[in-house]
Amino acid sequence: MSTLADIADIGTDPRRGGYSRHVFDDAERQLREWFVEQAQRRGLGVRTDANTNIWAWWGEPGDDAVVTGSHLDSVPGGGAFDGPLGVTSALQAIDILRARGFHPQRPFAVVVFAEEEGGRFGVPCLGSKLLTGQIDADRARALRDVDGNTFAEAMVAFGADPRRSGRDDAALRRIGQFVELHVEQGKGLVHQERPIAVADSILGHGRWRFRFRGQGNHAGATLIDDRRDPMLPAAQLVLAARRTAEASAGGRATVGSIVPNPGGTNVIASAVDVYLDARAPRRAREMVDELSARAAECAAEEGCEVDIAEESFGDTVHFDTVLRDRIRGVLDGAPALASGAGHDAGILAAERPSAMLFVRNPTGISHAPEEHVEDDDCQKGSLALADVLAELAG
Ligand code: HGY
Ligand code: MN
Ligand code: MN
Ligand code: MN
Repeated sequence: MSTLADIADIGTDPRRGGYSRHVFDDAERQLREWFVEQAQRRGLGVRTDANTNIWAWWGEPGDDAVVTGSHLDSVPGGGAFDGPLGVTSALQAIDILRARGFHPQRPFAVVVFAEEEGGRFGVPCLGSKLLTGQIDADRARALRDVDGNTFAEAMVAFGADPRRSGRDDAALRRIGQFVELHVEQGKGLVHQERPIAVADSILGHGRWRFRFRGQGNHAGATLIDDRRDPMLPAAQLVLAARRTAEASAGGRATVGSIVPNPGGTNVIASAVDVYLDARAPRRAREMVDELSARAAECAAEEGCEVDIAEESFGDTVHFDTVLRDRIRGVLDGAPALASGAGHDAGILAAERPSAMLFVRNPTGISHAPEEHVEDDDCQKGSLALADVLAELAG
């Protein structure tokens, strides 16, 4: 049986706690190898596509397949379940279906999408966005990690040909319906005392980099009046983000990363990068427009400049209600939840009928080591996924 215990030691991050598994790093390569081995042990035909997503076929590949899966990469210091639970549950669902003597009447695949968290190259759902063409392939190839390596260079080092990456119509034709099982990132199921839910929608979500530039200088020798310290507008942006989100219905704005340059304790920074994650049912971009104006004011007050780069943006996604309700029927009227977190299923939903199953998380915490799913709920998730896949591929 493929379980999370198989991979529990891969990519642990002693400094941050939890897991750090980013596209093509050692941990993620080990996870890829583990998945390929688990799939081949089940006689699945495995291939990696031009965007480095991995496909494992139960029988011959074909159009209009039933596809399930998720991702194996994590945020820095992430939990054990976000992504991998969907992959292990897909493998377990195949075991369950086979034990029942089930044979899919349609092509059937498990997929592992690359770089869903954007933990290395900054754009979430990079593998599924490349597949669907939701990111320009040249822009994707030029994305850089913190060491300055481009995604294209990283692909070459991984053994892939970046020139082949981009929208893959043949792969999209093969996706008839996509179902992703995922740990719930919240406590909706805890409150409803249910183990499984389906997804209704995914909140509109964008990421922006605000680069404040000032004058690097000596922390002791430089009088306050002589400073142009970019850390000041950076700090004001963090506070403004919270205030703006509080004022917007259902909006969320987060600064999870601030990167000063050069970053010395006794050095006034010459520049500070502030990474903003903003989400809202309708107005994420308007929220950011407000913050951009505020950032420019704060920068000017300190004699600094600011430039703002949009790293990614997607509007709110509403899942296919026919597929959703068909799945709810299989799952005894499982509740439907709105997801504040983004997912590959949300990217595919623009092109193919997609759905999600959520499994109860007693802590409600995610993107942190405290993320959790009880063993019996993991089992319930695999059984529910098996029932749904039998319904769709039967
Ligand atoms: O950021 C997200 O919502 C997702 O976990 N990538
Ligand atoms: Mn995540
Ligand atoms: Mn995820
Ligand atoms: Mn000195």
